[in-house]
Amino acid sequence: MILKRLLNGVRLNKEPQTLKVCKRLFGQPVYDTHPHVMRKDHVTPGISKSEYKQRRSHLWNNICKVSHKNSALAVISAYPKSYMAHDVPYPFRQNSDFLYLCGFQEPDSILVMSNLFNSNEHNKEDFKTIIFVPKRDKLKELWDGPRTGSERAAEVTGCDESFDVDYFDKFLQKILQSDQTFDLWYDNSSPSHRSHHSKLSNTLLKSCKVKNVQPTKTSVQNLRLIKSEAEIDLMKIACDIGSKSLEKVMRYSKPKIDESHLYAKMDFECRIHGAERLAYPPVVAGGSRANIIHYINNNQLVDNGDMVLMDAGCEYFGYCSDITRTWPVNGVYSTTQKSLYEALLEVQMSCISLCHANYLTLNQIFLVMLTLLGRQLQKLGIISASISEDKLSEISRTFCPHHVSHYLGMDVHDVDEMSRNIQLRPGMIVTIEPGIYIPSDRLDVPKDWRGVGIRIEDDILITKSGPLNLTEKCPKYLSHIENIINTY
Ligand SMILES: [Mn+2]
Repeated sequence: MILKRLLNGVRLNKEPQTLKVCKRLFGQPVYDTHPHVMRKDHVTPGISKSEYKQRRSHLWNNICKVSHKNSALAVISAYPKSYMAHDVPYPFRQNSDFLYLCGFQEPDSILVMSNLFNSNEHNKEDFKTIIFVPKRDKLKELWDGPRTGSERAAEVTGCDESFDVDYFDKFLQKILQSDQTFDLWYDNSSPSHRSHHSKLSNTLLKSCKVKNVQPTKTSVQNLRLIKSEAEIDLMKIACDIGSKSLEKVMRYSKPKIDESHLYAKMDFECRIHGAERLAYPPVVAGGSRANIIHYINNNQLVDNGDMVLMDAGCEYFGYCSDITRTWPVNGVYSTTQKSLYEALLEVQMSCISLCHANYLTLNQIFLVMLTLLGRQLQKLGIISASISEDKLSEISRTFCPHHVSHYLGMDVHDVDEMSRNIQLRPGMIVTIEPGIYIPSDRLDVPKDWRGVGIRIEDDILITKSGPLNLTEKCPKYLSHIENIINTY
């Protein structure tokens, strides 16, 4: 068998029997060490080995459909660790495409899928998955924490074989020497791991034609675009935790509160309710700072009478929520704040009601949003009532310079390669997040309206029977918000 030939001379690591008996730690939660979050047949909380296998099969089928040769080899690399200072690592977050295919959490790993190792080489559909993982190392584990190791990585992930990542180079050399012809599927344009990429550059990339990476990448992202039942369950929890936590943050607010305290409260509430971390650095913008769309300095005091815009979400075992609310820190919307808020809320609700399967695309919803927003701004007298319908969108865009939606899932801006010109389908999760931004120096707008920025954002699951708002529990109606802040 070719696999045997390739692995000739490689010592397969076997775990000593004693270690199997006594509990040892792994590089990620497994049932033995984390029975409170893991099930026996799961690789990551909520996702089973068979679901991971199914995802790999789907990807492989997509590759087979467009592959001309009889054999193919796909390489997907994990991310390396990155550092903010000497010996100070950033919290590690795995490459989502890699994580989606195998659930393995450790940096520097590599996933290889191929039919080159089949006993019957002509059977294109029958493929094997090999995972290369960091080698167990007493000294390194003493400092950096436990590793799963090649002894147990296949068992933990449900992949067919696992090897030390140190062997990857040799593995590539052996494949080259085997004189096989095959299509190489690899993301050559934006490699996710520099040193793995250079190993590939010195071997396979020299002699094999890399298949157009776009279809590969698109294939993984294509799969990620439609969420499975298990993924939807995880998304629901991420959205629930985010919603409840943001409500607690609202209740906690008061005049002169420091933006960083609202950030800290959100971080605390999300983690205490089971999220692993916040999904991104939150925007906590008091008063006119809300007009800076990605304001993350979060270091000023929010004045009495000002609103605060908070855009925050959490990550629950690999799945993200993304919510924005804008509320007055003293618990009462002023007349102008109220009018603007209600106008925007109406636009947001209308856009949510458009999220039906097989109906519109995100770009189409964006265009509708611009028209609706323009009409609301005309009603309020912020822009002239005489502006024609075709000019309206152009002007609205100056009040809301960002898109109304993006896909949501393992990443906050999920599956970024996927076009927003795709009709919505059941199983997609999208945000709906219109905003109105009127900076203090916007002199073409009557003075009373200036210095205000509002965004309202919910996470919407597309179902056969219509849109389902996963962040509905997060207060957004004016009277509800006023009520909860005053009852703190
Ligand atoms: Mn968003």
